[in-house]
Amino acid sequence: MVFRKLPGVSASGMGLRLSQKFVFLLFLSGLVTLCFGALFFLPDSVRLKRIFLNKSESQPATAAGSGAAENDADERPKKSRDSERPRGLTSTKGESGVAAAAGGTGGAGAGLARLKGLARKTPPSYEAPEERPAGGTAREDPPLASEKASSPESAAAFAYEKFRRCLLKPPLGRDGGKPADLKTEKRRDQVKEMMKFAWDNYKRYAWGKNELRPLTKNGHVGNMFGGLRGASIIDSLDTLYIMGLLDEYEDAKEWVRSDLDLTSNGEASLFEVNIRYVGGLLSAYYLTGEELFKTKVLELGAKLLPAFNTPTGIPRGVINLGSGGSWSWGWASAGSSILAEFGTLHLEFVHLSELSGDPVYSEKVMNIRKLLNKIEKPQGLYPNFLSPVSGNWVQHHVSIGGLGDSFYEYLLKSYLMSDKTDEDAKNMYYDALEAIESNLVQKSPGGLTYMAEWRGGILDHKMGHLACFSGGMIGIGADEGAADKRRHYLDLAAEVTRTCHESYDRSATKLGPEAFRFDGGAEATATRLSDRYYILRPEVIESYMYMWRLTHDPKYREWGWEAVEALQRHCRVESGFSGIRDVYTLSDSHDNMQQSFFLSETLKYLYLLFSDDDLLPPEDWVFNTEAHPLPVVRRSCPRDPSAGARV
Ligand code: DMJ
Repeated sequence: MVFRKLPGVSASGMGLRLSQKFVFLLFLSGLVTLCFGALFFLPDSVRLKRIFLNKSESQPATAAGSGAAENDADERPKKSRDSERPRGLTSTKGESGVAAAAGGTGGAGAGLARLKGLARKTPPSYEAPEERPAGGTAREDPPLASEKASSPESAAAFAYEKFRRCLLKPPLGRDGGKPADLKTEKRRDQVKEMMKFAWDNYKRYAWGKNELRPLTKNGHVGNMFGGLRGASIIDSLDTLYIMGLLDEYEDAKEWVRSDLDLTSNGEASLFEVNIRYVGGLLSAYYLTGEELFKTKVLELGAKLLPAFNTPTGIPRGVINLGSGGSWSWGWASAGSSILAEFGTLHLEFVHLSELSGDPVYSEKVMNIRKLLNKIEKPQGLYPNFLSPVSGNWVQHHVSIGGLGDSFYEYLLKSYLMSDKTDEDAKNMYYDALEAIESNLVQKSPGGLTYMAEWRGGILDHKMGHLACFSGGMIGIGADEGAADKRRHYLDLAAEVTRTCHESYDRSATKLGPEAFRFDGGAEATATRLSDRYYILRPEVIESYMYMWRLTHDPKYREWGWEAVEALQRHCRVESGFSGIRDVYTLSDSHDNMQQSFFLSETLKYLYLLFSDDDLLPPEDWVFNTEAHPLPVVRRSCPRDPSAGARV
């Protein structure tokens, strides 16, 4: 730009006409504004910017910055959210997202405080699908700024951010796991509609209660959760989020914020509270980065610790969340604890230690592990009942179904979740599987492979619906087994899954019974009236999902679709989904209960079955036994600076 004197104007400005003075001043002030404004477009490192801007303005990743992110998230227009991709899935440019990522709308909190001082070059990774690099499942956070060492506070913030990036993984694949073909996409949409229908009815008739009673249109509280409420809400958080039902997810989150009361004083099942509440909150935290979930889950986790105050450290099954008193189930023989209960804590407790920085949770479950590793096992098998006082087995009943099931699952998944470093878990899993194969796995006269139960050496030729998860488990463990066994494990997984499918296919409703037998001429059918019910359980579908991902054999998707059609036909009622009392009769008799695991597991596994493989890939996520995804704890993950030593 060239400066020229205005005609007839001396340099001093003397003798100017009033209008000329005015024009000159206007021009001058414009120029000054322009020069000053240009400072804002210079790179961060430019010294002048530091001079002109104060610290808080130049570092939006502070509490003030997070406040903006907080409002942003909360004020997104509600009605469009359903079609939006959930936050945390995509990268975007521009705004500062450190706060949103680490503290989210939960706001403030220790995480945000630790982030104070983080360099502003950490943009958000949220909400702009077109910005997402093709093919990647990992969120593309930019490199961490190098200002990390400038103060102890910023070094801590830097370390925390590294930790967060390591564990807080992007929940969905490249395009939200959208399947490649239209037919599968339509099927997935149908599953999403089922979730919405189940949720809407729960919300309408049972909001805040644990489950919906869809026939009587009211809520059910029950006595499993010791006064805790909202089991269906906690169990649904991640499913809603993953499916992109974001209005519903926001409602669920708000309920957690304002109504989830953890000061209850009732008697709860340690196992159920752990897999549903702790698992659900952990998963919601890792998927969304909402600090609220972390705060709640740490509060709840601490309330579970007194259950471990036994002579052996093996927890009892029931705990009073208020007083901390604990005892064994009345029905468990000789005051014993149940294998599937005390053996299904490991994944969640490891993450409680990761998030709290307190090794106590990991120590508790490692102690259980050590005891089980050391104790003598009949024929290498793990009986279902153990005394928390003596540490001895109480009865020699072995089952890969109810009472035993998820213990085996957690051995394998502990290994996978540890980024394949937990060798003890791995060895125990494969040793147990070998013992199961030698003692429990059977072939029926009709050629169906099944898992029998074992009572002191005598086989009971019965397989529970619950045992059908084992197809998927053996499948996902196949690749980690001895090289000469891998093919065999995958075949075994496929065979067990086929048997479970047969248990569905041989019923009139195409839904499977609670238990089916292979004796007295029966082959994968229930022989007792009391075993004929189906309560919306997920295990068979869970195995379809894993087997689909492992083999891409289209039959697994077809089998899953058969289940969808059967659920729609026989379990869908006017106001939700209900279990049925007899899978062998077409005149449905409903049990009037929409189980929370239907929302957490059955529908989630169906959705994943009809999604692309990069939705929640196994390299990054491990599902707890209630289908709540938990991130793999990477070897390379730096520790949360506030955390104690990793155990
Ligand atoms: C769920 O709560 C979990 O899958 C648990 O491991 C077994 N039972 C139900 C579903 O059937």
